[in-house]
Amino acid sequence: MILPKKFFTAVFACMTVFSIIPANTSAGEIYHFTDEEIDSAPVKPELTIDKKIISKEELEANHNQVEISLNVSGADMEYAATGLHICYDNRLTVSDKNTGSALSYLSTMISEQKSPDNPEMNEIFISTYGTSCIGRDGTMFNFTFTVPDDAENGDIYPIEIIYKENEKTADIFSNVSNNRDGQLMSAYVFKNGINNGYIAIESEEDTAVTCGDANCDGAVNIADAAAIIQHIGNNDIYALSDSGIKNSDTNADRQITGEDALIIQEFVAGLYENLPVIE
Ligand SMILES: [Ca+2]
Ligand SMILES: [Ca+2]
Repeated sequence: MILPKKFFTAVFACMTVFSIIPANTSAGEIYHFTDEEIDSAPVKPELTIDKKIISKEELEANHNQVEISLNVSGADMEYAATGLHICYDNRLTVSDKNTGSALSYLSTMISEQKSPDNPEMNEIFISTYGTSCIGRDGTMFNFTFTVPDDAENGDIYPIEIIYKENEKTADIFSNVSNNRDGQLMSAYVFKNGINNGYIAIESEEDTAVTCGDANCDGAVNIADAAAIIQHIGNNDIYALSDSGIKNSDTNADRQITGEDALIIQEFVAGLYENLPVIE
């Protein structure tokens, strides 16, 4: 039988030298199913990699370490055999990796390698197997990545599941016998069920202080003075945003008062060249 051979090759692929070629076709074509057949898959798992947004300060406090999980939903007690390639930005390094609670009753293997088809990405190949479908929903794997010291605000480091196959092996997410339902499950996952993740260093733009721009519209004008007066007069209805409050303190005394609104009026009238006005 061809299918079981392919299945077992995939399961044990991480023990062999893995010379993978990138898939040029969609998983639906690879698994020889139409879109309608894939939509009718009895089990429709979703695989989700965390999206973490972290500030430079948090990064420093955590010694540049960021934990990222691969989670599965919609497949509780429905899967056993999986083989997945996780590709991650090669500026990251993996400092720790372990199995999550969803795989408590399955055997697992993890291996790391350079991505043969994309020099900017490194690869982790993970696989699971078992004698029955005892894979649970929840966390499959936890990874701890180290972000480089020169990480800058706005940097994004992608972490993605990439479907791969060659003449001998194919990535799978399937049941124990890899029968038609299992192959439909695989086809569904790689076509519709992948939610990729990343580590993003919080952008400075989100927290930038543009002194005087109380309403955060990018300009300093008389509307900002009005926004401050309204905020002082009726905080319940006209409350400024957190960024707006930071921007509103035009005399840098850490309070928002009528003085700040007056300074904006004077700034607009040309009395000052810059804000804040510190006396
Ligand atoms: Ca404004
Ligand atoms: Ca003030």
